[in-house]
Amino acid sequence: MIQNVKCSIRPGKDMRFFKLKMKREGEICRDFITNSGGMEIGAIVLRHTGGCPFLSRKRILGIAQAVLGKRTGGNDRAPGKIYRAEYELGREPWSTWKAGDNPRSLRKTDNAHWSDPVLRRVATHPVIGEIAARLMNADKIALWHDQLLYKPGRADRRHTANVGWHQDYVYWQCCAEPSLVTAWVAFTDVDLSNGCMQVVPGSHKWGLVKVNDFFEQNLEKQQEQMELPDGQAFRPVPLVMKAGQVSFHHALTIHGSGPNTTDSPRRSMAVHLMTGDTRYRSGTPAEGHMNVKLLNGRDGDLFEGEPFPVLYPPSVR
Ligand SMILES: O=C(O)CCC(=O)C(=O)O
Repeated sequence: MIQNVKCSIRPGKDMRFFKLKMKREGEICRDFITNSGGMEIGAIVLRHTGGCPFLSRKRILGIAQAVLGKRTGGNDRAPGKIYRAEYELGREPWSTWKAGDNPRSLRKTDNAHWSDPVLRRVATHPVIGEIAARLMNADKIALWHDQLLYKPGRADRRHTANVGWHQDYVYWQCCAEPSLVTAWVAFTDVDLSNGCMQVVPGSHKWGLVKVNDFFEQNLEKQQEQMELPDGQAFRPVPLVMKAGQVSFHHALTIHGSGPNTTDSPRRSMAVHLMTGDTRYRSGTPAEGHMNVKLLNGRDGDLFEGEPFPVLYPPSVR
């Protein structure tokens, strides 16, 4: 089962509290770490009292509304800054969705930290970095990239806006090892009714499985076609979370999410992170990944430098 780490870090207080808490939670955290440097279970949810470790629930809801917008009167009449193409830091993120596109489809925006100072703070926060470092047994954690997801509400059969079952590493094979983990920050309360993320515990030890597609809408078909290692079963667990809570999943953990059947959009920010020893491997199916272009390097080079801000240790920032 997914472990719930009850985390009583008070919003606004920082690493000192976090460190104290993690000391007490040390036993649980050690459970997540395998000899190969990954997580034992492959995913956890950190349940903080009062919000995420560094922002209150009220603040995170405010950020979500400002950046991704709110839904009023059954329509998306108040789009957020990102969808109004307002980029305070002057750089446009990469988005699969633009104003005028089908409002019912999933909106995915990569590297929103380029455009918005508040999102940059979330995506590069040292608390997230330190948690990742402990989970990955690493002494350095840097940002791989971030990803905003906006899943519109009121799914119907034609527009489900699911996220298909996938392992992130299928898209990140340009990294020599799957030394990556995602911190998924809930910008909305999430459960099965609005299509919360679901993970398959232990699947990060199965290697890359066949049938792996973020954009696939037919989750049942994918599940039927998936080839699992002998003796393993596909038992997804929903990550039910409050806005501001954070879950972590390993780059090989199978995950996906179902339709949003509520009236409100499901909003989130995935902070994809890598350990400091993550190196570029050329010639893989992920050669087209944006980070290969951003690195502009050679086989074996570390993914490091300006495009990949360091979260942990904080002094390197
Ligand atoms: O938010 C979701 O439903 C899926 C997110 C995801 O694929 C990820 O964070 O890696």
